[in-house]
Amino acid sequence: MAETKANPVTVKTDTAEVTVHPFGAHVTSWKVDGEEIMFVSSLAKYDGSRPIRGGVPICFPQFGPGPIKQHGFARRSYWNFVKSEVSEDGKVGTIQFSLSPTEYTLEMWNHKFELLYTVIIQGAQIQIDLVVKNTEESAWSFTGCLHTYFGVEDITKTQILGLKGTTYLDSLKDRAECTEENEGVTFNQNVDRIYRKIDWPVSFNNGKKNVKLTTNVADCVVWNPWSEKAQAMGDFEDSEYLKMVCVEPAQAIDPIEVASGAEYTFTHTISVE
Ligand code: TA6
Repeated sequence: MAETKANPVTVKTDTAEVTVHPFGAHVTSWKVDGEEIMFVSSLAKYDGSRPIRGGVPICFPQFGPGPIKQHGFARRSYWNFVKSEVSEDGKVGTIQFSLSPTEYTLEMWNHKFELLYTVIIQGAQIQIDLVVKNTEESAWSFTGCLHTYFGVEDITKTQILGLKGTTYLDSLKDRAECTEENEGVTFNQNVDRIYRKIDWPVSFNNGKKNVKLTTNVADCVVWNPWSEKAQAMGDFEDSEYLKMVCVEPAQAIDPIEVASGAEYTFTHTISVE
């Protein structure tokens, strides 16, 4: 029987360390050579009252607003601890959590599922695998996102590369369809976009290191709340927008159908250099 942990779990390797909080199976820290790569708000809540503001919120079975709560129940649930381990040579660290239906999830989304979430760190890379299994007698579909918050030295000097020429939906203009004309996505205002069916990797420099993202899902969400939205968020300091950017692998629009008894693995790799 998997153990339900109330406390965050940390594993350390020869070069890195990662921490996952059982509430939301939420990656809250990933350090490489002692440097924090993730962003978590200083006002983030860890008591289960609301999703942790930062790190890697798991958005499942719905991305964004819709018939159920914004971004679904996965980031709002306590997951079951499965294991944490470091390889004998100290080079590979693994943390695993699982989630099965609860009264809370069934009330929100009346389907049977099993989620297995595995976080693996090795060298200057983190791999995050979300295995989604359909344990129901009929197929169902989901949308989702690994809503990753990255720390940056200065958002006004940050450019997200690899999106030029792609189509994006502007969530600030009722998801109007636009084309990215620029080599890099830059920030001088609230940005909230769903880049569609892109060719990964996407990359940026966080002011100290180059960060590269790859994934097997279709879309890339880019978000910075900027000043006005920052002030409206109770779990986010007014000035924190200057020190973070969300670059999020997502299946945001076209649902993934999972047949009865089948599994789908949503995998996300981030490397820094
Ligand atoms: O990052 C995309 C997005 O859907 C934005 O529209 C914004 O709402 C953000 O997620 C944060 O959502 P949350 O529910 O965590 O406040």
